[in-house]
Amino acid sequence: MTANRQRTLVLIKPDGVKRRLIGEVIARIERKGYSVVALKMLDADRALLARHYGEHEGKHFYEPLLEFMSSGPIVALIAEGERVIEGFRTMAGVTDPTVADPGSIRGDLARDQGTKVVQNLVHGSDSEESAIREIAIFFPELA
Ligand code: DAT
Ligand code: MG
Repeated sequence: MTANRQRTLVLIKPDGVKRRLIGEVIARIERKGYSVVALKMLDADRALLARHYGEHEGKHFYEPLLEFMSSGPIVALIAEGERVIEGFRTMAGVTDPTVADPGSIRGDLARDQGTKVVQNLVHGSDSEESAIREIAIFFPELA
């Protein structure tokens, strides 16, 4: 293991699964050179999502976010590589898909759908601390 080798939690959200973009997202992660080291499809319940999105509790988009994230199956995976946390966030693009850079997952494949919560295809952990916390939520069997 090198000093900067990291793991990050990636979620392919219900919009990504419904639009058959699982392969596209995973292909981008692999083409970039990161390794997928764990992978599952699941129906996330409210309790799981409340833990995952605890930092957003009370915000105007919190309830729509939990509703959206539980509206269909999602894919959870762990990607591994040097600086993968920052690397995947860059690949995902900024939160608002309208202004996410072309070339990014959100910039290329998502747009504003006029919904209360932004539907932007993917989640990626935003720090080492978040990655550890989120991986434990979605992959408790690896702890
Ligand atoms: P990110 O997913 O880029 O880390 P975040 O953690 O701030 O963004 O928010 C979690 C999700 O909530 C985000 O992917 C989409 C939705 N969201 C964030 N800010 C929003 C807003 N101002 N209006 C509607 N939905 C929002
Ligand atoms: Mg976030």
